[in-house]
Amino acid sequence: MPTRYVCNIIPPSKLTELPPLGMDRDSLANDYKGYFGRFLGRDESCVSKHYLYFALALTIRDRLMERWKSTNRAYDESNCSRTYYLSMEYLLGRCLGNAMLNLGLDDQMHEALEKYGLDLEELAELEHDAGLGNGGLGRLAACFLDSCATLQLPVRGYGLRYEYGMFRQEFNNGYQVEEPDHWLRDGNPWELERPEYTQRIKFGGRTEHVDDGHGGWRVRWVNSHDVLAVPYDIPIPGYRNGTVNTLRLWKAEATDVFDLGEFNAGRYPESVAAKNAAENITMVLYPNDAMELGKETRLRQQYFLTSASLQDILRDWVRRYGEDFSQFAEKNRFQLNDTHPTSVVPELMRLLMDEHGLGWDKAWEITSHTVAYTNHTLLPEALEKWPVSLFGSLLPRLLEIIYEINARFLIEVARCWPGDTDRQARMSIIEEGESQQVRMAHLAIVASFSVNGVAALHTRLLKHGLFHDFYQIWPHKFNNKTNGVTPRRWLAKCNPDLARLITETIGDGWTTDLSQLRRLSLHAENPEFRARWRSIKYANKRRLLALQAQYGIQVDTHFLFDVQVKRIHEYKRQLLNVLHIIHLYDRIKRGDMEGWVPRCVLISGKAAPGYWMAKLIIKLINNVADVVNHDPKADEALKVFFLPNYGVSAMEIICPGADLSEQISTAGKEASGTGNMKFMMNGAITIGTLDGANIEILEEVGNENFFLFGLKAEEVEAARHHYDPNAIIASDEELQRVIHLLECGHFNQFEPRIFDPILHALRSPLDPWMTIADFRSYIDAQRRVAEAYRDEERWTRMAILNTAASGRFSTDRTIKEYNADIWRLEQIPAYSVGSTQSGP
Ligand code: B1H
Repeated sequence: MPTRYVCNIIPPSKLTELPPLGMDRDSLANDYKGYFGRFLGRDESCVSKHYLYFALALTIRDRLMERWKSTNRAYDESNCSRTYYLSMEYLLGRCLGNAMLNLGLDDQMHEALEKYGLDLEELAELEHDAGLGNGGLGRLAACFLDSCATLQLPVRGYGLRYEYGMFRQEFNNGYQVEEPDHWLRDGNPWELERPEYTQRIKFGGRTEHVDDGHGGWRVRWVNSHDVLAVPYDIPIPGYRNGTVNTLRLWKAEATDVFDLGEFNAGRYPESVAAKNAAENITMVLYPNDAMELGKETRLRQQYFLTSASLQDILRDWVRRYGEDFSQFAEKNRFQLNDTHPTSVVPELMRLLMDEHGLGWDKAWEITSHTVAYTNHTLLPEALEKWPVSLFGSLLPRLLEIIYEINARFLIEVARCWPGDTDRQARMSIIEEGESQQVRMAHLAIVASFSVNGVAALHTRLLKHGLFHDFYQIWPHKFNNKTNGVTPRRWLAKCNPDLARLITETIGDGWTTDLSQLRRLSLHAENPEFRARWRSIKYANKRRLLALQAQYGIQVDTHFLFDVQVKRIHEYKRQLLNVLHIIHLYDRIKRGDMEGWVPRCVLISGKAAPGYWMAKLIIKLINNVADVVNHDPKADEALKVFFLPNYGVSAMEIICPGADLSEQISTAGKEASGTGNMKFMMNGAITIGTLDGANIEILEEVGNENFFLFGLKAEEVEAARHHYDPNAIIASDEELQRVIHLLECGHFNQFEPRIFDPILHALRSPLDPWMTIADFRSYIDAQRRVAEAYRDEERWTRMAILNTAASGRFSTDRTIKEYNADIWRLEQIPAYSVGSTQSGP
């Protein structure tokens, strides 16, 4: 801890005991006024709405602050076990609306602002999304934190405070352009800097092995280049229960900016440049969803996260229990969100051995009983590997420890399968070859007591495919935890009208027990209920259109809203969607409109900046949209839009207004998906393959309320060997016409041949995503969609039954399973602060 923060003055309790703040309209209105006029010093001459938002955020934050401290006190005094969720990404979105909802302050705050003629919704829109993640994996972490706080579990998130989050997406001539997202520019009222808990992180240098004087060795990591990690805490409120948990994000800072040596040598610029290099570590989020790049800064980020977090946790341990680690394994769990924080394994070993004097066996006993690993993908291009040379030069002590872990592990493998050297090579943590690599997933599995997948199919494929060798030695480590989403943000907050109707119909218990939604099924048979349901869906479609009006969308709300929003990736098959759009367009041109339903296809999502194929797919969608939307013949029948800059806040508007949810990945490739759950919860019907959590969605909702198509995972693998897309195209006249429209340049008249790489990929017998194989089955399923939508009573019934069946996909259920099988934490209620609830 930097000495300037060492504090010898204990604050007297007279100072720290605060009377609880009022939760009523007038207290809120008064505080708001004080923040605006006094704290922010603004008056009637203020020309920026930003301060109106800021005063609002501070008013709400005050109410979190007291609950936050009492939660921490309750955890501290109960001596409870804890879980630390380690993740490189947290896609929080906006905090204000969520805090108001969870504190139960939304109505009162609304009225308080009305007193001043201000509109709460309008001010809430001014908050920047915290976009510290790529997609599903980062949003899952945010939903998990919400559920942990709601379940009153002592779980703390650890992550990085990136200065720049996920890039902002714009289009130029239909091509994606990335703009930096400087989300902290206007200040962030939702974080609390905690410089008193600053940690020091080592990079580079070398190790020294010195005699410890007791017949053993002690290792020192010397000549390192150190960087400081400064924590910023973000409050995570539970749903109306007085609990506020913590997300701790680390920011990199230089150690001594004005290194005296450099300074006196007249090298002032060099010393400031060094400050920059250090602070680069947390400058930017890597925007590569499910794809590894192997960049040095990324490895630095990962180690920075794990070392800072572990030192923080061990500091607290030593403060409470001294150097006695005998209970450490029992009281602490580290849940790894994919392999990105796997350096926690060698780092915990290092800290326990080199800093706290434990021997290898004790340190390993602790490490291997505290670390649990969640895998999120089977895609080979996403499996992390680091060159041994890079690892060794950046983290020399960690590499030594990894080698030792591997040596001991390979002895165990040899004991299980004597003489099976192929298997040893396959399983080794170190991949041999031209350049040696550290396989992070192997390290994570070897060191973890639990390895889980994120949907039933995904876990099965891990056990019997990718990690089969490991499953054979340690079957007991493997378990499934199907993903979920928090029903607070993804139903109560984003769809307030539907939430109100649901509460009116079945009571408000569903917000914390989503299985109660089943009781809506009965009401699906009631025409009056269906009419109300429908009118809410229509209002949500209008809201979606209003928000997107800036992009020139003009569609009638009776159109079928057909939505695919997610990262752009070949395996997610936005291309299959495009082929369907072109097929519809072709039908319009041919006058084949029998059984037609007017459709508005909405697509949204970002492509990794270096993933040129994904960027070309965006360009294709934009070009197809342009042609279709400008064709008068298609005017009343088909509209296509690519909404720019997809993110959490966009999804909060999109999913309540969707009719049809596109979940069309190649079977076996999407680990789970979570967008699929948000749509279902909001009454959209899925068209999907048997992939990821779609399978469980189908199980819950039944065949009649789901549009299933496509090859199954095993069929995809079997069909690979004789896959002949050209023969399929030749034998399907409608598909031939679609491909012809693409090949003749109908959608790129001024940019000839730009889509050749896409056509080439579609026609390739080696196409890993087998798009052409599923075309016919997809088109037929889309026909069934149109038929169902034409009968609005039938469609509404299906929509209600989807919401009714979505209870399983709450992260409350997911987290209860993590807790029952992996964490085993006790629920710890926070000490109450005045009344934790408000309102009548
Ligand atoms: C998922 C990632 C991911 N799987 C590497 N893997 C990343 C991998 O920056 N990186 O290096 C970033 C992200 N993300 C997603 O996780 C799956 O594709 C989804 O199917 C799943 O629903 C989600 C949450 O489990």
